[in-house]
Order: sequence, then C-alpha cells, then structure tokens
Amino acid sequence: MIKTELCDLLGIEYPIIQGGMAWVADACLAAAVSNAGGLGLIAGMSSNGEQLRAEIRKAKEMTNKPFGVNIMLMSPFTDEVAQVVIEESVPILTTGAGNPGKYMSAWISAGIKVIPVVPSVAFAKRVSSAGAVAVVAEGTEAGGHIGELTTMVLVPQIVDAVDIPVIAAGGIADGRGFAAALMLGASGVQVGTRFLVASECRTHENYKERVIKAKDRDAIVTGRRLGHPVRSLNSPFSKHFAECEKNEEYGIEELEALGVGALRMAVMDGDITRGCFMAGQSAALVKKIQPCSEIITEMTREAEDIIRGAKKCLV
Ligand code: TUI
Repeated sequence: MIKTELCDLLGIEYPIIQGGMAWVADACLAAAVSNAGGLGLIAGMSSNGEQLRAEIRKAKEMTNKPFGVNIMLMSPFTDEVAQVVIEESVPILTTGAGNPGKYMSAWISAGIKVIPVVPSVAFAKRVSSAGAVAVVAEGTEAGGHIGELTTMVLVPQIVDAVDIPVIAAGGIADGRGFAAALMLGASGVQVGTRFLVASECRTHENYKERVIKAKDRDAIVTGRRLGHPVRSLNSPFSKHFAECEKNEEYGIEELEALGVGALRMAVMDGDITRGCFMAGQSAALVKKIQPCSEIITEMTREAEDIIRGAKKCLV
C-alpha cells in the first residue's frame, strides 16, 4: 500500500490529486476522484463566483470525501472566486498561473489548506514562507499553461528547497510515473491528462479520442510570445496559432483574441478545427477511457509493484 504524509494532510486514501483543468474539472469529475480515494478538484477558472458556488454545492451532494478548488490566477473572476471558496468552507485550494500572495492570509485565516502550483524553486520557497501547506511542482511536460523546467529536475530541487510536502506534476499518467515521482522525493502526484479521458469526465468524445490517439510528439507548445506558453495537442487551431505567432504582423492583442474560447470549444463542443485541445506530453501514455476509480487503483497497483520490484536493482 502506498501512503505518504500527503494522505494525512489532506484526509485522502491515495496520494493522487486531479489537475484543476479549466472547463474540464467540474463537480462530477472532482467527486468521482474524491470518491475513489484521491483528491478531486473543481476548476475555478471557467466560472464566475456564483457558478463556482453552484458547482461546489453540487460536489458536496456527490461526495462526503474532501475535495478542493483550483484557482487560476489569470482568470478575470479571481477576486470573486477567492471569496466564494471561503464562504463555502472549501477545505483545500490549489492555485495556478500566478502568485496567490494577496489572497493567502485570508484563505489561511479561514482554515483553508493552500497548495500553489509552482514552476520554479524560488517561487516554491516564496509560497512556502507565505504559509502554503504543500506545493505542486509542475514540469513543462504538463498540459495547459506551463513553466520551463522538466518534472525530473524540478521535483528534487524543490524537495531540497522546502520543508513542506511536494506533489509532482507533468508527464505522470501511469504507475511508472507515480513510482518515479516518489523516488524523486515527492509525497504525491497530480494527474491531469489521464483524467481527461475518465468516464466521469465531461470532455467531448472528440477530445477523448484526440488524447487516446496522441503520439509522443503531438503535445506542442504555443503562446511563448505572449509570455504564457500553453501545451496542447497538434490541431488546426494550434497550427494556425503557431503561424500567427511567427508572423510579426500579428500583435499581442490579436494573438490573445485568437485563443479566446478555443479551450471551451474543444471541451464542450469537440470542435476539431477551432478547438484548443490542452493536454500534456503524457497523452501518448493514455490508452483508454476508464472510470476514475480504475485509473487510481491501476496507477497505485503498478507503482506498488514497481517499488517492490526495484529491489532487484540492488546487489
Ligand atoms: O495553471 C496551470 N495550467 C493551466 S491554466 C489554464 S487556463 C488557460 N491558460 C492560458 C491561456 C488560456 C487558458 C490551462 N492550464 N498550471 C499551473 C501553473 N502555474 N503552471 C505554471 C504556473 C505558474 C507560472 C508562473 C505559477 C506561477 C508563476 O509565476 C508566479 C510569479 O509571480 O513568479
């Protein structure tokens, strides 16, 4: 059995947390992951305060287990969702795509456990000093908005730099990645891409099919010129975006406008031409649609077997 300090900290059975994927991570997915013994998360990104409140209340109806909310700090609704999570007594928050500093003391005073996603050692130290209970060290293999360092080098450096549990993210989609993350010193893993194809996940069937068919080099990065690189699957949208990005005639605002709504069109409508299918490099490791409980138990069983078998390397 795999049990780490993260299990006690968050009140979960398996040290696996689900990525708070914008438009994707709703109450149904979060409750399914939490009911399966991991930590489910609702994405605050895609909703305003009242929509998020409704989603939180729905999740409370669907599970008695702990679940959390991810707050995407580039969202125009950040101030209101930051307040709603306090009013709704959400026990755990992850944050992404920015510095949660200005909200930390209010969340901590409300008894919320805050777990920022961090792309660097310096930022991990900063949020740890500000009262984070753990960090998600997210490597550039991840889907969506990403940093520059790989999971392999980022995780051990952050483990060395902070005294709080480190959750590894980016490129982890099976028991091998899970076991490797624990060997790097992580206390748990965050999994996004594999949950994109969970049976309980709302992503359109075209999106699930794109993830399942993805090959090793299909998850590409665009948006570097905008200062917020995004990893998504090769698609007519991503090709067009990449071409416009190279073309100096396109200004920053025009490029920003190109991306608006593209993720929603992929998730909700399965729009193959206009949609942006965010996914990590681990898409190539994702083979089939499965319930969240099966994903979690399979990853855990594989990791346990690998860790037990690792003794064969010792002579
Ligand atoms: O946030 C994510 N991944 C996301 S958010 C998202 S929604 C979206 N994003 C961009 C365009 C359109 C829609 C899709 N995927 N992951 C967590 C994450 N946080 N990755 C990197 C960071 C990060 C980056 C810089 C965190 C902090 C930071 O700097 C803080 C500072 O002040 O130095």
